[in-house]
Amino acid sequence: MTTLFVYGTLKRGGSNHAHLAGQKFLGPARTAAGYTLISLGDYPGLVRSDDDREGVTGELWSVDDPCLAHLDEFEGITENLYRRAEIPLATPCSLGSAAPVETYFYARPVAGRPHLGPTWSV
Ligand code: PCA
Repeated sequence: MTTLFVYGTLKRGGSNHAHLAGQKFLGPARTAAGYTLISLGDYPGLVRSDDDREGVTGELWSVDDPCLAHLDEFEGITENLYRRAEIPLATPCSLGSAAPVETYFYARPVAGRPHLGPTWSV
């Protein structure tokens, strides 16, 4: 099992939420400061931002290994579109779990991409 922070089309109500079918919703969450979203058109990318003071909003999900492997493929890990890595949260998740939280960071150059701030609206 992996605790995954989703912030874009994978969120409840999002266009790709079906890829989380059968997984466990843990609750809403926000990253620590220092991260923001950019627009990639129909979907967002999470990137580091030294200017950010509020973090990115999203949801925590407990995801099993087969689903995670599927998501890695769907999110283009092998094409280096995103990379999955640990991210710190602003507030500890209410589950009392010390497990690290991972998310999909946008892995390509961000120059010229519109900045969206902390929230992708589904
Ligand atoms: N899907 C992943 C990364 C960006 C996207 O649209 C997510 O929702 O977290």
